[in-house]
Amino acid sequence: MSKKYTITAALPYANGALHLGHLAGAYLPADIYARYLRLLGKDVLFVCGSDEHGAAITIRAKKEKRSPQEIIDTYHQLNKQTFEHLGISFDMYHRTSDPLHHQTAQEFFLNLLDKGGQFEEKVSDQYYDEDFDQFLADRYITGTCPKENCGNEEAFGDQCEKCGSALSPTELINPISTLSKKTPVLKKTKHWFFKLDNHAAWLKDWINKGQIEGQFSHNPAQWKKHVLGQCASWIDNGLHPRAITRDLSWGIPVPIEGAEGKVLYVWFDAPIGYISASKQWAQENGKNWESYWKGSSVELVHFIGKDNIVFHCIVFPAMLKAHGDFALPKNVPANQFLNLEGRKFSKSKGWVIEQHQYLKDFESFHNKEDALRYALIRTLPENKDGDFKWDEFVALHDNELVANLGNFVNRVTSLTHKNFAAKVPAYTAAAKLKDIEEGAVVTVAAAMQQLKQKIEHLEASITKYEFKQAVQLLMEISSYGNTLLQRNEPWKIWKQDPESVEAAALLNLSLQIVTALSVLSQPFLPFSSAQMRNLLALDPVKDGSLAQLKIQLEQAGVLIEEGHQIEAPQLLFAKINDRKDKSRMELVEQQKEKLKQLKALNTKTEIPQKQAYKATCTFDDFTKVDLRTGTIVRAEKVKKANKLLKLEVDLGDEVRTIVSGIAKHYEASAIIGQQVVVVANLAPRKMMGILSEGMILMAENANGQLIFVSPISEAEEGGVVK
Ligand code: B3M
Ligand code: ZN
Repeated sequence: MSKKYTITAALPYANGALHLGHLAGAYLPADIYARYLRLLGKDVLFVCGSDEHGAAITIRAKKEKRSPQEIIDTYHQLNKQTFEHLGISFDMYHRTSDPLHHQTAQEFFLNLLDKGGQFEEKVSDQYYDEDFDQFLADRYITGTCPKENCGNEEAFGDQCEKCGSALSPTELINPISTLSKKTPVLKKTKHWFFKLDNHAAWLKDWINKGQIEGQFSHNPAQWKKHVLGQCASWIDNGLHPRAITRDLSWGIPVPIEGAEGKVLYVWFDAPIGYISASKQWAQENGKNWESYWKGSSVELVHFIGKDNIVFHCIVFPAMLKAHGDFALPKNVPANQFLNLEGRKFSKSKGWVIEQHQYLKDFESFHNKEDALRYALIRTLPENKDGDFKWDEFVALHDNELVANLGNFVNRVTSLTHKNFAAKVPAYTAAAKLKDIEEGAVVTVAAAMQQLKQKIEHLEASITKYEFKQAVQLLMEISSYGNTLLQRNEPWKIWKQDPESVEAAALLNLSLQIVTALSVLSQPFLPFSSAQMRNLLALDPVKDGSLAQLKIQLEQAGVLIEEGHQIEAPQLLFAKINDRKDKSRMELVEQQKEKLKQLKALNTKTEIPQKQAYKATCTFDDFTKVDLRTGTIVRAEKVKKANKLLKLEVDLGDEVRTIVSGIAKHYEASAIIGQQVVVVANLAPRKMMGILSEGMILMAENANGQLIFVSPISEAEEGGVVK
């Protein structure tokens, strides 16, 4: 059986527009991966869709005084269209309100119920709004946070957003229903709990050893550290039965007698949405969905943000295993978060760039889709949080897309027009050129070998889900071509000798490189790839194009034939910071201005007193402090201490326990994978009964939020900071 690649991207809630953080978190990496596999001619199914159930939707509907149906219809359309516009190449963008999904999720529930032993029914007390005659979802109850020193009067039933504590509704002091604004009453209700605890043993082996029932399933070394770390911390803390039904009117009805008025919990039905989307696609395309979900030839990969790790690495795999027949994910390459100009994206504070808004604001901007894709790929939060900055957007666009890739393609097509009447000149394998290193010489055939190697490197990065590095390797190919042109200056040669074999061979080589780039760039920059194919007068890139290109390189040695006529040159990108045409820079300036005004609005007016500098210390004094880089691999709250987190920090040859006073600033699960700087030789001390063996360095921003002091790019674990 040939392999089937099933690629999923987290189903976004249809309760709002998506922003650049979402794009960088899951959709762009998933798209690169799916496009790449298709270029290799692999059998790929790439699915996504709207998550249309849960309190996220009904709360939004209430706020806007519209029906949930109106809300999901609006945002489903908006998000679907915006993804299309940005070239996110889903094979199916489905929605969980679709009857096919309702049926699939209900069947899944019944399957587990019939198996016996997977669910338990429990009756418990839950808040009920008597005026509205309904049980209240956690988010529908607000009250005072019970945590010492917090006192937030607007904490939600599931979480206090001031101190970050996870709560259950009955912990709230003075609970109030957001529906009637009255105190809810406790009432008994029955729910179905999925016995996750029964799955703990095999999950542990599967995640850590990549084995299931003694069989190899995947190589855990290929999973990201922060993903493994989060899974370990969940499993070590003990897995418990989880309620998978709710008393709500919006959702998928629980399909059994005695469960009237109950629906499936949104996190039970949402991942099944990947399966329903596959069914829909199969129906529309005459395919068999099961071959993409069942059996050993399936490679399932989930692309998600880090806040969804537990559901995709623990809960959904347990559901699939409990059901039986289904393949488990091969990898879950979750990303960390993207920030905007150093701060978290926040819709309520307006600190956000929504993807549809970007497309609107940059309407007139040439190749705005790839400009955005490129800036995001270069800052993907693959292993640590990333930061989107407008100045960097301009720099990446002008210095890399314009000055490197765009410039190379334009030079090569222009030279071909000017000197060879737009026809590809002769290929001469043995022709000698000045190499990119000063004084060295290279033959055209050897340069083609170089190209082959560079393609292999790029592919290796994609296979490891390192797309940020992959796009840099793509740019290196173009810069290799540019440097060869610059060193050899064929335009000077042609002035003396229009018949020069070397100069013609160099231009041919350059056209080979542009042809390779037109294929290789497609997963990252699909719009520019299409334009390059036009310029070269070649068919658009299609499934299998990269496989084909590699065969051509291997066998024929050339990718574009001598004598082939190309089209007139045209710019791929237009410089933003252009003195003659300020229109594009103005668009960027407007965005920066918007954020500047928000910053002024949100920053406290009083200027904080800067701490006085400490007394001088000698260099010797300073060198006594042993600073090392390390990575947080585990984190948990210290019981009865609301400021402290217990961290385990990997220093390369050892893992240290460090107690840190950052619990009010960070959720434990959100900082796994974070690189930090550790004072490694601080005398150990006991805090709340835990021996803390070091300290991590933190800085403070204008709002008093503590932020990690961390190397800009990944440093070696345990490396000395000097
Ligand atoms: N809708 C949560 C989120 O957008 C959720 C993902 C579902 S994936 C099955 O973060
Ligand atoms: Zn609180």
